Order: sequence, then C-alpha cells, then structure tokens
Amino acid sequence: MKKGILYSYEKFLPLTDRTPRLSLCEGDTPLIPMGRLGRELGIDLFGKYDGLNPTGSFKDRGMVLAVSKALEEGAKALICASTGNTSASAAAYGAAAGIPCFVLLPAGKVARGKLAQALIYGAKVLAVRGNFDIALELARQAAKEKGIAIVNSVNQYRLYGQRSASWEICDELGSAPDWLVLPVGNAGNISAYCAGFEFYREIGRIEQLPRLIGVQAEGAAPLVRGCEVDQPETVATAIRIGRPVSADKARRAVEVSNGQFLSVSDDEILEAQKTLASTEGVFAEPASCAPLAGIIKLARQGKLPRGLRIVMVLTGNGLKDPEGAMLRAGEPVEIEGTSAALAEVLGQ
Ligand code: AN7
Repeated sequence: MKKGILYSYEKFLPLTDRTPRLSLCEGDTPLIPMGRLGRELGIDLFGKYDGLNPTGSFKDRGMVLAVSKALEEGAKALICASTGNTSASAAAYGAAAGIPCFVLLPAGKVARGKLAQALIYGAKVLAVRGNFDIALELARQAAKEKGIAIVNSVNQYRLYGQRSASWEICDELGSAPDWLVLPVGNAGNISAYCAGFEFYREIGRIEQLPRLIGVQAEGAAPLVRGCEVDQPETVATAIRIGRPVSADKARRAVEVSNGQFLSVSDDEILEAQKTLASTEGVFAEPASCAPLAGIIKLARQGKLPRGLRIVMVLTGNGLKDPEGAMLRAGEPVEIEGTSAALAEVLGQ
C-alpha cells in the first residue's frame, strides 16, 4: 500500500480522479504515551509527535494536499509566507512536484534548520524586513496579482489535509481524548483539528469533541488578549504571529469544544522543552512545548483535573532549532583525552 495521507485518508479528502497523489510518506506519526510526565501530573498523557513528518512538522499534512490540488488546477509556481515550517514544507513538496516555490520569511527570525531546509529544497527564499504578518500580506497580494498558488493556510486545502492528525489520534485511541492541547500561531491547526473531530463525530467514529486548549506565547497572544498584537515577540519563533488569519475559526473551535486559550512565558516554554526531552526522551521545538508548559501551568494553579486522557500535539521537531534548545540545554563538560580525566568525571 502506498503511504501518505492522500492514500490513508483518500475517502475523507476532496480528491478527484485528476488530483495527482503526491506523497513524501507524511502522516501516520507516533502517539507516544508519556508515562513519567503523566504520573507526575496525575493524567493519562500522550504526545502526538508530528515532528516526525518528512520535513519535521505537521505542515506536511496540509501541504501535500494543497500542492496536489495546485497541480490539478494547473499552477506553475507556489508562494507562501512563513515563520519557518510552512516554508520548509512548501519547498519540499514544490521540489517533489517539480514546480518553483517562493517563500517570504521574517528576516532574522527563522530557526536555522528551517532556513536550511527551504534553501536546500531549492526554493527562492526571500528574507522580508518585517514580521510574519507583513510577509503574509505581501504573499497574498503577489499570489493574486501574479496568479501564483498561495499555500498558506488561507488555502482551504491546507487545513483540510491537517484534519488527518485528528483522525489518526481517534483511530489509535478508539475514541477522542478528553483534552487536546496544541500551540496556536496563525490559528489554522486548532481550526483543522476542530473540523476533523466534528467530521468524525458526524460519521459516528467518536461521540464527543475533546476540549481544545490553544496555547500561545505571552508576547504573541492575540487570542488570549482579544486584540491583535503589532509587534509579536517570543523565543518560540514558529508562533511569533500577531494577527492570526484563522482567528475567527479558532475562537469558534474553542467555543464549540468548551475549551480555552491560555498563554505561557518564554521561560515556561523553554523549561517545558527541557522537561519533555529529559523526562520522556522526546525533542520538540520551542513552539511545540507551549502545550506542556500550559498543562504544567494549569496543574500548578490547581486547574488540571486528575485522570484525564490528554493529547498534546508536538507540532515540530527540536532539531530544527538547536539555538533555541541550547538556551536551556547547557554546555558539554570538556575534559582532557585521558582515562584519568574521564575517571574523575565518572566518579568511579
Ligand atoms: C512548530 O510555518 O505559521 O496556529 O509559517 O511551526 O496553525 O499557525 C507555523 C506555525 C505551531 C502554529 N507549531 O500553528 C509557519 C507557521 C509549530 C509551527 C504552529 C506553527 P498554526
């Protein structure tokens, strides 16, 4: 059987006979039981490790469909703005599809690994002097004027493909979790999860929606604050977004699922990243650790009911942003190349 979400969820996606079936074998990512952290927090905790997708983030789920549909519609080029992961994914699928890809990034604010990806996949990479929100505005205008396919989440197929993550979770657990906790930047993913769960409820695969808990970084928390943020700032550069395109859909997702938005500080994010890696052996990028930071914060406030089954979405791989991780990881211990020096450190 061929792999990738256009195969595994063919029936649930808007495909036609003329849609090319691109695949980099995206999706089917592990749902990792996190027993040590779960016991500490008094919950049944899982991490949906979407950092194991082909380009290292959940974006591949939507990109494979968006690029396949763009090909079906005769597109000759792709364009997107990105905080990093969308550009890596667009560049990879553009390469696989054999069409050029233009990406607009906020200059100096994209993790090195993501930048390396977009470049090596052969995209035309433009560093825009301005933040993501400005870059997206430029990309939308250019797409309209030049007739290039935009593959940001304003492209409906992106969110459609991203629904696949919610289906995988339900298929594996046999039901919906009690809570689903995920980072929120441009607010597309939380909207996609909601639509995915609603669809599964409609066709009788699950009985009720999980509570959707959207976690933002304090310096880029328009949905928590209820107003746009002109100069978003956070160490979690993936979610350094002040004007989320899917804000309305995300608000609705939280409302219908009886969920909530909350924010965590950069310090809490980096601490959660270290905790996740050193307690469970899973390395996720800073934005992807906002959910764990949020869960820990709720536990400290006495707002985390015991015994819940909670899935947190680990949206991106930690290897994308070594500099972010090194802020908390510390430095190696340097020793002389002698067995005496080693023995001293080992203490035996
Ligand atoms: C690791 O790549 O917006 O709320 O341009 O890379 O759906 O935006 C990335 C977002 C969470 C937030 N985690 O998801 C981009 C971009 C990671 C991310 C998000 C992003 P949305």
